Amino acid sequence: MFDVADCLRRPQIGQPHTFESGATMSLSRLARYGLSRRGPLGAPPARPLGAPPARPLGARPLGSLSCRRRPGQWPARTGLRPTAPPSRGHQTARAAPLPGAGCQVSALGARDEDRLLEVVWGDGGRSLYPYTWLRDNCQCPACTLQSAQARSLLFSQLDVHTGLQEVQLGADNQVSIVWPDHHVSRFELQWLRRRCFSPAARQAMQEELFINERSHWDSELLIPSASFQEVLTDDKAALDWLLALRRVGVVYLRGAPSERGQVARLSERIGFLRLTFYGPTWQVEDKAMAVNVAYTAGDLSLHTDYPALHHPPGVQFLHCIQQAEQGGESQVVDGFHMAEVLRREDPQAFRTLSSFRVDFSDMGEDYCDFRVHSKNHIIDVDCEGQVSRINYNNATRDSVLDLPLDQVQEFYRALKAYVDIMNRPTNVVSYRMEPGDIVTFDNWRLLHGRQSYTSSSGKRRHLEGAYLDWDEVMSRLRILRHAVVHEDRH
Ligand code: OGA
Ligand code: NM2
Ligand code: ZN
Ligand code: ZN
Repeated sequence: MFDVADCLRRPQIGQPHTFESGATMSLSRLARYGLSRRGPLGAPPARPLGAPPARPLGARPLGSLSCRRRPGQWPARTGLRPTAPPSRGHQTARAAPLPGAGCQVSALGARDEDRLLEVVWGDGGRSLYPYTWLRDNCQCPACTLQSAQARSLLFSQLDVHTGLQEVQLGADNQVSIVWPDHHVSRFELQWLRRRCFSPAARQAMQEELFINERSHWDSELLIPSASFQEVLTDDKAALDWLLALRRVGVVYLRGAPSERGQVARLSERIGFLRLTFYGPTWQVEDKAMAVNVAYTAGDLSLHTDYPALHHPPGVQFLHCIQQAEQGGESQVVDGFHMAEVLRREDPQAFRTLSSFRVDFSDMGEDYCDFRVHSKNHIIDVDCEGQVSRINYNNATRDSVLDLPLDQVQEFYRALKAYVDIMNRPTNVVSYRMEPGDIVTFDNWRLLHGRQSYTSSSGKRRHLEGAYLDWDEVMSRLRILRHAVVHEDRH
């Protein structure tokens, strides 16, 4: 398991770390303020900081990028074989099945009184499965469209009070059930066990699916970093990148060409990017008649991008093509951690920011003309009370404030408490991007900012950015994890 502490309070950089995939993490660390050899706010030294990859480059099949693979080269076992030459969305070398079987059943019991099937496993564990759920999830070709792994059984065909006629362990080591209408269902043991309804099993399955565990951090963070090229070409490097992006919320990539198009390549490694009114990718430069404060040379205080949308982009890439001669340094903070500090220090302010909905707006013309308006909580909390998203950009917070008169002052008080916490030097991580650097981060969790800069005509600061959504990133992460786990077993 990747250890939170590995990113924190570690004076040395570039130590190997173990990630969830079970392999050694080849990500190195971005030096924080004061540790860099490039200057006070420098990015990491040019020399690779990371431990060498577990396997030398070249030992693992390269070329997971579509442009490197001709149709005939597509791995036979991928299950993703396209009819046309592969393009975006098929960027993992191979997709492997879930971990294989290995479980045994010592007893089966049909409990008609509560309509539960009881399975006693070889290791003594017990699982209970409702008859209705079993019938609903029959895997036979009449009930499941195998090519889509999707249910073809209609809900109207399901008896939600079904009984069970017979259950036995088949010769094929599958649980075989005969239903009152003589329909037969067979379930593989591993498939059943992974779907056990016990709280512990459900929690383990949810963590496997959604990888929700986060490592909170403050100014001590050494931002994980990796090679842009390796992430593009090596599945293990790409998996480590996305696992760290999920867990830590920010990963630095180095060595990209200093020209446009790189954030688009990185998006295609995952699948596709998220189009917004600022275009598929967007150019952060000091522009005349700027349609956004980001397109000036001014300070950008800590913000999340695009709270003016009800579904802000989950992930952001920013690629430095040209840095300013002076200024333009970057800052990031862990918005989730800051929210927990606020909850502890000022519970009333936390309640205010997680329950008052704030209007955000954005209007102008870029990719096309737009007039965007949203209402968002500055701190979104899920039904279990966990902070799930930060929505805050002071530039797009609307002058319309839809609150009763007597709540307005409390709103400002609470927001100030949160902003004060995130501006504490002990919470902010600062760095300076150099051409070829790409910062990738969780835009639902981090707040980011930049210092003002002075534009000189010869050296115009230029970043190119792109957004993605977490669903697409998580999809690629799951495929990569399966591919890498499968490969490690050979
Ligand atoms: C932005 C932004 C950071 C920078 O464009 O939204 O945060 O360094 N830019 O210019
Ligand atoms: N840009 C960088 O919330 C915002 O307006 C963030 C978006 C212009 C695409 C800035
Ligand atoms: Zn069936
Ligand atoms: Zn921004």
